[in-house]
Amino acid sequence: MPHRVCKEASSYFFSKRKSAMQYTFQVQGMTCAHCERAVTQALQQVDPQASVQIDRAQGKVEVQSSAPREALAAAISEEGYTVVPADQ
Ligand SMILES: [Cu+2]
Repeated sequence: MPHRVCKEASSYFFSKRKSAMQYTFQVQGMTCAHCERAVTQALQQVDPQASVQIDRAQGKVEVQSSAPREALAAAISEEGYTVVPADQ
């Protein structure tokens, strides 16, 4: 058990410069290019190295980041957009 905790802690520590995760968010309220920019900037404030791809027509935001999913989702909703809970 302690070993498991150790491993998780160190992989999180190294994730800053190593393995980014791929997340998909379903976001409501993005209506123009300004919205895309606002969402992108909000995400990059959480993780400056995040790569963000937005499909506005589908309300789909794809993020590659080493930050936790909840932190990224919180940044989007703090920006005033609704993150639809999805099981992706
Ligand atoms: Cu807009």
